Amino acid sequence: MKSVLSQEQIDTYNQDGFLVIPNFLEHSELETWRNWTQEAVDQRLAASGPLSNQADPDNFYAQVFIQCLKLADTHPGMRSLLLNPELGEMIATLAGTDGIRIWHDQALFKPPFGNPTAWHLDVPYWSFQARNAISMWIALDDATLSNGCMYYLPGTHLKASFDNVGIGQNMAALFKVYPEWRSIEPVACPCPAGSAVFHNGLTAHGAGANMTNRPRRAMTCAYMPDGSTFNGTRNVLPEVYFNSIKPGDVLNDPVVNPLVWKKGE
Ligand SMILES: O=C(O)CCC(=O)C(=O)O
Ligand SMILES: [Fe+2]
Repeated sequence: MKSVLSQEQIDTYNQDGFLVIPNFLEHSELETWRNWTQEAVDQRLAASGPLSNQADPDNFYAQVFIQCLKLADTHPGMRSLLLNPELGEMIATLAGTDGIRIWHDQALFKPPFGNPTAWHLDVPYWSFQARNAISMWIALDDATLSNGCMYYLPGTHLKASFDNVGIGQNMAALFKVYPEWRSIEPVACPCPAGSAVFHNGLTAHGAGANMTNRPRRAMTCAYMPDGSTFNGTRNVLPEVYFNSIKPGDVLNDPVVNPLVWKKGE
């Protein structure tokens, strides 16, 4: 794993709001990420609980990607990959924070001939407001211009607010809130399997349709800066925990939002 960052990479991340690290994983690491993610997704879909979006497969959103949330909670292998402190230190360094917790992980498998992912921001969906939340997106298959690689609007993390635009079918819904972003040239991020793309949770991003007859699989994880506080939105918080906290409380439950890395610990 290429977990040592150069100053140039950190500067790029801060300026653009995203960073591509080609071939982030070594070949054997990629095999493990791919196999365990596929296994965890298969188990989740077989269990058909609430943490996947495949209840109605004909729904538009179900055809954007197969989405399986919080695989670290049900698959010990995924947990060990996502809670790796070496990865945590790297991610905290990119985010510019002294500690980092898991917000949620999610497998996002764009199916063959899958729908595009509309332009959106991540943080406005979540239960905390932070300008330095960070997501990791790992390509388990080659991500190409044909099968739905990621696209970003560079620099938008510096201007974004926490206003939410629900991710709907329309690619351009985000531009109703941010019409001035229409003039920003989108950057495509095609990358070979095993590459990682990191983005600030306020950077505008989306992905193209999958025009191929093969899936475009990605494993992602959103990380929350340690010390972030509850904003009243439930999002993926378990109901009992949600009912036990009030806005302003620090989100530091070790089971719900485990600490991945903290400076000096
Ligand atoms: O994989 C995709 O199509 C979208 C990914 C995304 O929105 C994210 O990782 O935040
Ligand atoms: Fe996103």
